[in-house]
Amino acid sequence: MSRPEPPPVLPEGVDPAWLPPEVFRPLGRRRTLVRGHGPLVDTAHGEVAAACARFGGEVVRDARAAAPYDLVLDVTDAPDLGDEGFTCVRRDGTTTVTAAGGRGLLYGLFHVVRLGEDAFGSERPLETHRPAVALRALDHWDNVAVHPVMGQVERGYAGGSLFWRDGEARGETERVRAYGRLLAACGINAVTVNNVNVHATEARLLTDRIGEVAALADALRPYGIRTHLSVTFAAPVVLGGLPTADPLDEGVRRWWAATAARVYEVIGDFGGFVVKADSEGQPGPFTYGRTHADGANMLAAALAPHGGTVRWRAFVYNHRQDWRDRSTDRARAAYDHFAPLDGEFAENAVLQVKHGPVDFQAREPVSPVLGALPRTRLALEVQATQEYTGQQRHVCWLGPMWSEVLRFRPDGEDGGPGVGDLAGGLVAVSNVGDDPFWTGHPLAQANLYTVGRLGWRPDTDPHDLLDEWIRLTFPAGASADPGRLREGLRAVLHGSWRTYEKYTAPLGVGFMVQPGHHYGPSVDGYEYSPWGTYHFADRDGIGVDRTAATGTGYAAQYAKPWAELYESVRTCPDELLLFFHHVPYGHVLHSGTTVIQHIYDTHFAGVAEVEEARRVWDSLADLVAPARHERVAERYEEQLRCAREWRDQINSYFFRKSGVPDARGRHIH
Ligand code: GCW
Repeated sequence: MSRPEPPPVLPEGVDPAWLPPEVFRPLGRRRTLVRGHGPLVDTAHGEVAAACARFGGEVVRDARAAAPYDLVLDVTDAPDLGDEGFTCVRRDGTTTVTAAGGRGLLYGLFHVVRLGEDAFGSERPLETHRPAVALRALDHWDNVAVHPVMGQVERGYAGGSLFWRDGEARGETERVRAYGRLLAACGINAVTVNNVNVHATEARLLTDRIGEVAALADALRPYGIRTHLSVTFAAPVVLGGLPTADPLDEGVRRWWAATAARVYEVIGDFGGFVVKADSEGQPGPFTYGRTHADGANMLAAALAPHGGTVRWRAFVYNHRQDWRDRSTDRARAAYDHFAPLDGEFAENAVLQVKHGPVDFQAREPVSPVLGALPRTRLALEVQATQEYTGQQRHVCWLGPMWSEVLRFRPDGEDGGPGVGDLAGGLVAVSNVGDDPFWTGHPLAQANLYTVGRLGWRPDTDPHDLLDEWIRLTFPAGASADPGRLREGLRAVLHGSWRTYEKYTAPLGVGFMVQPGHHYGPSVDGYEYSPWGTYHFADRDGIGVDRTAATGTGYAAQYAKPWAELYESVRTCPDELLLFFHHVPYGHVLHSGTTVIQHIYDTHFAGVAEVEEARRVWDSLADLVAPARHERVAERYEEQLRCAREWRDQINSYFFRKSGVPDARGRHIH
């Protein structure tokens, strides 16, 4: 029986984010026909029904008669649209969304919601929408039990986990459903429900606690979201009681095959496994003298009969390096480990690659791994949770950064596809928790929204996506002066990533954060540590020589056009100079200023930009709901305090090291 699946009821006090009721007004005032079968069609039907109940329209299911409908949502046989694509056209007073299945129909419905009244105005030519990237996932680094150091959510800045609390499943189905709904509305189709660092409690989700994962999958499924699970490579030993986890051992392979089969018994559409192996203490195939292809392929084989995928992370490096050892370069590690394995991975194995070669810094070059494995399926991993970009206390909209990565062409600017075409997956580490605003900082919702939409259209101008987010989150009808509000939001968000970059670590050098929690400045915090993240500042200069000629050779991991560009100080882009080169403080940048003066200038400018953003935000007080306005205003105080701390520590450090005064005579401590 086809019947509407009612949308989730948002728990009291939880922010509707980009789906406030008002955005459904244009839809809810009209006559709609929904045609098709299946649970996701029921979800779309339920959305329209709820909108009509609120705003006065009418929805009909599966009627044959060609009555005059304002909107027709239709599932028909349209194989070229795939599972998720849809078309949208407006002709003779009717807007028609056509899809080949329920998923596509749901995405088409949210497209109509985004269009608002424009969906029902003048005629619209036929548009076809298909997601460019097939897997658009959020990985939650959520622990089931509270970890003594990392807490409930590793690198989480939005409260606790939506899924787990103190070792138990929270069982808050409506909230998880509401989450799935928000994700569907920005185009995300997969969620991993536990941390890639799989501790003892979390490991059991794979076996005796799989029912708790199934409950989450049930809540997310009506919005087209498939559930994935992080698993430990040592599972056959720690859960199965086997003496080994060797991927070539027959007993081990049988254990994984049987375990995967049991997962699919309870979660028929289970997405697959995510694995962090031989990385930061997690177990992996190296223990058995096997390669990462051996490891990944064993899990791929267990999942293949059920249509699942293993996402294998490329984040493998030596985290116990001796800082005196200048021959080891952490930036090289992923490429050195994985490029030689190209062609060896199974068809349902995906290599999941962080966007930069080190670790989610505010500025890194694009990882050379993304261009080095043409015969391997790839997913790009970005960090929506702002571990290194202000921890959701600072405004830092990352759309432009992610867009640069997705548009990067590994074969050179003039040739070959971009990362957005090469990667079949776009995975963001989630920035969501049980905070009433979902993301802690209300403006961090923009990052979540943007990453989902970029998965559909990686080459789109991210500023357009930000405008979409603004239009939905702050509907014009709900504000006294929508124009001023929109301008204000743009002003505080557009340049916020570059502002953050200015007042933190300079010119791509990265890692000047406080050890452990990674918030706030500590210039030498990681300088003599085992983590492999050094800047090598001395009295004469700063930066890491990663050239092929005199350095670690990292620059040669790129295809020729990029390798040549990065190899030479003369052509290396300013913003990456210190990532690739060690230069004297007096080195003159393309911008015409010296490295040391650039450091001073950007740090003063960065703080001034935060002051200005805070002023703009204050000026919006009459246009933004008080709770939201206050939350952001509070965080601006902290951002400003922290930005000043960065400015003063960085500037003082380099003034003391170099002895070079600020050419503009500003006060440095
Ligand atoms: O950025 C680092 C984080 C770790 C994280 C690791 C990873 C989940 O500091 O907390 O572990 O990356 O990506 O695996």
